Amino acid sequence: AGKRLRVLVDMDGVLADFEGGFLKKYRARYPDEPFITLEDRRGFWVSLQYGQLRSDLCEKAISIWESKSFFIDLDPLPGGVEAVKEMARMDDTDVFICTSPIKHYKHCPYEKYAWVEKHLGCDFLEQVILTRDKTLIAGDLLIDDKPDIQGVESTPVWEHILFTACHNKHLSIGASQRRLLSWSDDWRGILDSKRK
Ligand code: BVP
Repeated sequence: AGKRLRVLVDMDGVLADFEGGFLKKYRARYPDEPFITLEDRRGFWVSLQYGQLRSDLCEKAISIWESKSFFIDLDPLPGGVEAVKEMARMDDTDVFICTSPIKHYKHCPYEKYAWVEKHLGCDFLEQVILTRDKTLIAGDLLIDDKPDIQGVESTPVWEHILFTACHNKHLSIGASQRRLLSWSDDWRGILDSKRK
């Protein structure tokens, strides 16, 4: 007998295909501009790498995710929706979607809720946490594709599980850090390892 396990699951790059959705819409809107294939993506920030390719491409990249329908149109990543639904049905387990909206707030926060309703159901809206600072949120696990998750709390409660994405797959990580390679990987084992 122990206490409940609390799992925080990131949205972009973990449940929703931000990188694939970005590239598709970028190429459609800017067919004559250079682009970065998913194979060549390095670093969490898409805008930074596009800006390095050519300085004006930074703002062109940003224009994509600031557009209406960008976030709602993102496809689910394989197995993510199913995994989160299964987690939510597990005994003694609470799952929350923990995601950082962009500061251009016209569409993104609304569409993040709409995406959760569309793919996980309206009951799951109860589980959504929108925050720009995930270090403030207490949980046992944070499954997130961003390699460095920082904020005002220097010792977050959660263990960060790095979810593999095109931009982080080449990174060598610390001996103590754990990865989830995809939703086909052993996420159940990671949850069990934290149960008391
Ligand atoms: O809403 C996403 C997209 C945005 O940052 C948020 C990351 O949220 P989490 O995955 O950490 O919850 N975003 C913004 C930029 C550039 C902004 Br300038 C980017 O390059 N990549 C990116 O994901």
